[in-house]
Amino acid sequence: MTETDPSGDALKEFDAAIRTDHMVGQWTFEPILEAATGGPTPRGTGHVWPWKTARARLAEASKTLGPAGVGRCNLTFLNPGITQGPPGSTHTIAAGVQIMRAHEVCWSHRHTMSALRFVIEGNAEAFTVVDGEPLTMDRFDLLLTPRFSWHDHHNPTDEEVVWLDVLDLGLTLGLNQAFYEPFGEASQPQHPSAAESQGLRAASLRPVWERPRQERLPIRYPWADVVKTLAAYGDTVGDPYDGLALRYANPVTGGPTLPTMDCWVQQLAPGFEGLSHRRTSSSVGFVVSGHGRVEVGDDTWEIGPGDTFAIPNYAWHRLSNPDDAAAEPLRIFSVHDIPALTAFGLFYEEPVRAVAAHSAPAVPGIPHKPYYRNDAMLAQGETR
Ligand code: 1HN
Repeated sequence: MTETDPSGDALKEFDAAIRTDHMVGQWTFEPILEAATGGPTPRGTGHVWPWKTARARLAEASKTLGPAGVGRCNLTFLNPGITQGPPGSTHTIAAGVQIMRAHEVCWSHRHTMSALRFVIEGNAEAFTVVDGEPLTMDRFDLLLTPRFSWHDHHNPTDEEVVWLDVLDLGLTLGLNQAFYEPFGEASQPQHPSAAESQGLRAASLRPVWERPRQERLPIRYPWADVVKTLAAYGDTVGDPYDGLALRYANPVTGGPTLPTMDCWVQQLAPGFEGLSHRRTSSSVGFVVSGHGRVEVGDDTWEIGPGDTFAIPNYAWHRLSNPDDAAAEPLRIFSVHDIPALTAFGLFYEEPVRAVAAHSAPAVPGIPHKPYYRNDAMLAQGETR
């Protein structure tokens, strides 16, 4: 036994001694480094929260909480494999179901956790207000509440409103970046006219006299638009791993839905068998319609409408819509912490590939050739 053997008595004594000065030797990190050989161990497990259970528990919660107006009737989905650190469905993302009772107002507040809502039971009269902007909560609409934007939810109808609520809770709490502020009144003021809306400024027609806000946009993505877009892709199979997967882009920058979370809609045709892969990101999926299967590691679940599932970071997984003559496409709404990892250069996939690896389709019948108006536009060494 040498003096530098970590099990040596002299070193053990030294380790204990420097602890009193709040220091630790690099050699004590060796087990952590060795455990990371080949990458991170997935944090948490794959899991499915069946719609039937979630909806029943939500109804019980609504009853137990009593009359409308006592706060947010929200049940957060906890990953059974995450026992330490911030609560959540993955280590960065907390998804849950929320119910807004008839004539309820969920009071206004804001926090540095970014949030989004995917409406499950909605109607054209229910709305959420985000930084003064009322956003309709119709069925399967996606509504963004970027970090630190004021938000209150309103249900002026006799019907219940239910949605999937997703926050970057584990990420923000894990980085110890939580700020919270109640507005002090139930409702924040709303823009006096739709002309003030950021959503309008992020649309295809924009004022020439303004610089659009790039970020923290209170955006609504209506489901009707998603359906039209999916229809335009027809029977495009898309990606061999993710199928026909479309990102909800920031309408101004084209970047991720939010700086910390990217939202996707996926359509898997009957018979689609996604290839198995893993990513350093984690995700939460919600079945909008259809039936299929999710496999994470050695576990398999059958999934159907309303079910929510979690895929932990760096876990092998695949999605499929096993063939059945009567089957419909499987449509999934999903949230990924990819942008947070990309910002730090930590996003990685296996097999090695990249989201956005393929170039856009060419113009039909016309071989792609850059167009130069004059010789001055040519790059050095290029000819026309
Ligand atoms: C929150 O602000 C809402 O605004 C829902 O509806 C769920 C869970 C944790 C922290 C904040 C909401 C939440 C939340």
